[in-house]
Amino acid sequence: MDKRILPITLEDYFKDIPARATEPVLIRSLSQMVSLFKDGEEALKEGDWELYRFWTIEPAMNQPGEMAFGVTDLYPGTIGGEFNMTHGHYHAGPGAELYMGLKGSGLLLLQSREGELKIIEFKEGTATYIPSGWGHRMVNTGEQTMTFLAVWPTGIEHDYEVMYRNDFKVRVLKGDGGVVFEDR
Ligand code: S6P
Ligand code: ZN
Repeated sequence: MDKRILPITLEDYFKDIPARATEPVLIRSLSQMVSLFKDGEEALKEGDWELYRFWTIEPAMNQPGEMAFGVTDLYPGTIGGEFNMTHGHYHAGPGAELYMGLKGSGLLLLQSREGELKIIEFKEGTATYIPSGWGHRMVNTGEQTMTFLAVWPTGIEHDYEVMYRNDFKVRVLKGDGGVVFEDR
């Protein structure tokens, strides 16, 4: 092949994500999200554990028209019967986002500020546009680590506090036959 052509697949691009990241890796543990899970306190008595980690790449931080992107590894498992999930957040002010599934399977919860809820099945190859103003949380309902890519405009603020006032309307639990939704 002509040497000027660089055959970079998604897998190749993200193989060495720690080397590409422009920010230190961010690790979230149960102790940091305990109140978001129904039985988080009880589960924490058994010990703390890492729920997920994510890397951010911002080649031109806060420059107009630029992008930030990141890769999240969300581990499998349950916390008091609830599937492992990301903290979830809204973008403060305008700022849409694109999520793409790289590995594993789960559900993406989207909720508007008015309380409209959408649940999207996620797996390798899934791509979803998250409109500005919609909160988002990924839930790993599978048996392997779920890895997904996120792309958003650089310079936006992430609002995490809102989850403690106005969390997603549903919890995603592991039932005998699979996924069960419980109203919050
Ligand atoms: C950023 C994007 C993701 C999340 C990551 C962790 O806008 O949505 O990179 O930051 O999946 O989730 P959370 O809710 O802890 O930020
Ligand atoms: Zn986001």
